[in-house]
Amino acid sequence: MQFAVVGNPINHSLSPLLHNYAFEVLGINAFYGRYCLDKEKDFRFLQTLGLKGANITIPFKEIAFSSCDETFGIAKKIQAVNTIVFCNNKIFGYNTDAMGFYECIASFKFKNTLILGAGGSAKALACILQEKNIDTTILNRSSERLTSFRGFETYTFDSFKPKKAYDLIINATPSGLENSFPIHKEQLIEILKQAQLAFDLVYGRETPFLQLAQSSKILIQDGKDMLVYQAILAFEIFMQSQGVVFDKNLLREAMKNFEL
Ligand code: DHK
Repeated sequence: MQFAVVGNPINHSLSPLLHNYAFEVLGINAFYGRYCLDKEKDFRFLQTLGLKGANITIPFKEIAFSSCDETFGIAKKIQAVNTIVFCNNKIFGYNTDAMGFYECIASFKFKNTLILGAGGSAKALACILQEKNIDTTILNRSSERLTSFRGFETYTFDSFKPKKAYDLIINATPSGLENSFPIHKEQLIEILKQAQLAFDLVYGRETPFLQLAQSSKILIQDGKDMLVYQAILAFEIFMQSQGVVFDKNLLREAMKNFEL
């Protein structure tokens, strides 16, 4: 059985390490690799390569949603998928980012959240926060992508005037991968002043966003835990689609304790 994570850029992805470690611990004969996709495509081509399923990352989560024959759970509302499986020539799509993210912040009590960015990951977080009744505002460079955030307060960088304090600030842009700030530094300093937690979805590096938050004495969290939680849920979907029975507790334990 083969699986992969598909995106661009993809070199930074730790998903292969995580999934291959779980296969080893659980004694499952399978392999998980990385695929750098140069441009949007119908995701059916992955099945012809012999993959049983895949994780999808930036910038393809929304196009992957449109490639699906059927989508399940919160993916329908988010209209972006990060987990697909191939069954009888059909693509089934799921979104495990939403719950994966929520598991990371469930122990906090947040009132107002500000999400920077409006891509597929931002949508997943916005939907789960809305489901959990946490007031959520989206801030994005351009207005086009904001139209899909119905029922949310949305702003472009130019129109943004904070009317309230945000206790959770999430960087859902890939700015950390480019070593840059998601919004103007001065604007970020102002927003961070009243925050409790700064969360960056990028993992494995100290992003400028998190460095700035840390210097403002705010709690910080990178995307590592979210990577692990969304991977556990994706792994379960992959194995279920193949009828593979395994010890779910052992999976959780292995992935959570794996030194990324
Ligand atoms: C990143 C994401 O955003 C997830 O949705 C994918 C991945 C995995 C990664 O970096 O490997 O499932």
